[in-house]
Amino acid sequence: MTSDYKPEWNDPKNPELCSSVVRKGNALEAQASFPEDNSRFTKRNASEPTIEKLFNGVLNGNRGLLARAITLIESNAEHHFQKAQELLQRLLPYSGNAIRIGITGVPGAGKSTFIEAFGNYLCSLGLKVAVLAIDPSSSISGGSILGDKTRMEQLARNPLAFIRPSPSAGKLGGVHRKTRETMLVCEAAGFDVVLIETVGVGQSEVMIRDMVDFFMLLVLTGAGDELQGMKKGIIELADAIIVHKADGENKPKAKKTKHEYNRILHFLQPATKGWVTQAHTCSSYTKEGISDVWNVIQTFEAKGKSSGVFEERRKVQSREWLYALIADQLQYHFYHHPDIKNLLPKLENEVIAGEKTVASAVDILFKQFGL
Ligand SMILES: Nc1nc2c(ncn2[C@@H]2O[C@H](COP(=O)(O)OP(=O)(O)O)[C@@H](O)[C@H]2O)c(=O)[nH]1
Ligand SMILES: [Mg+2]
Repeated sequence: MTSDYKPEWNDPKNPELCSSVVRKGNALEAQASFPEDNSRFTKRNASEPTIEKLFNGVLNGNRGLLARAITLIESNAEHHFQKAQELLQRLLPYSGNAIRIGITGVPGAGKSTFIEAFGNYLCSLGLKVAVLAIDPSSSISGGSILGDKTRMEQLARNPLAFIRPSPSAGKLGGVHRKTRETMLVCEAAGFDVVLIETVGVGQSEVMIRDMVDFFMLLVLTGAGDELQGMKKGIIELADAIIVHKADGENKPKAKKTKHEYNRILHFLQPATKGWVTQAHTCSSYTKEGISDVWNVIQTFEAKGKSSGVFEERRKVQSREWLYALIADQLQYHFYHHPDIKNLLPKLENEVIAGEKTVASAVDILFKQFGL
């Protein structure tokens, strides 16, 4: 169509670098897509793509439909849940082909900036990169997404990349389920690498460790101080420790920190069987060390695949995922049971007042629940 034009962010000197086009609107076409009956209900249904359409769209790598599929997964509405599960069931055989990478670190460690630099590097190798973010604080406040988007400005515009901010919680598995299912959909859409960013504040990194192949921890210089504020447990989950912001005056300090971490790692149990977790330095500003991180991950993948550890971990993850969702489902049904809702506040008061033991209160509740 002659009226199509390149968006304003296109570089006029290199138009082939930008695959997007802006299509000029067609008033008649747009009108025709609305049904005659313009009640709110009909409109909403009409604008919701069918499972078939979403399935084909995702498999063909159609970004609009991929985004719609993820929105469906993220929805907390009961009928969307059923529809999303049907879609996932169909997409499942096409998933599993990406390398799944989790990235954690305290706020300000530079995770988002690293993902921008690392993601762009991967795209420059011709790889398709999906970025999912889990930020427990943003689920509550709705904040920080904007900050991350500006940090990933270039990556967001890269035609090979796809960025999705944190889903909000909700029933059944909450953020955990949504992130995992979104990852599967992205894989079915043909992404080669899935990067999951999470704030290192406690539970979320354990949750991410359970859904990725490779888990890395971004730290800052001064291992001694950092270690005091950070649980040893998080270091034990990592397949690599990246001493970030190794640039300018900070570079020698970063090298020193790397050695300190390596010394500590020597005494810890490695996160992955047959793999020695090591510390590395890198800067997202100068890009020094970015390609090395990718080399480490590729070595990890090759080693794990030849030894079987890679596949074994994925099997364990699927099994644990099954039990995690069963536990969620049980919890959901228990707390939403009308009798439990009635009984629980009364029993809670009795327990607090010391009139009833906890075990007998639980016993009464479960009898009422039918177990
Ligand atoms: N010197 C330096 N600063 C960085 C680097 N990467 C990120 N920063 C800065 O660190 C701050 C936090 O970065 P951000 O990516 O938002 O961290 P996040 O909270 O871990 O996602 C920002 O002010 C960045 O500009 C780096 O490689 N070198
Ligand atoms: Mg961030």
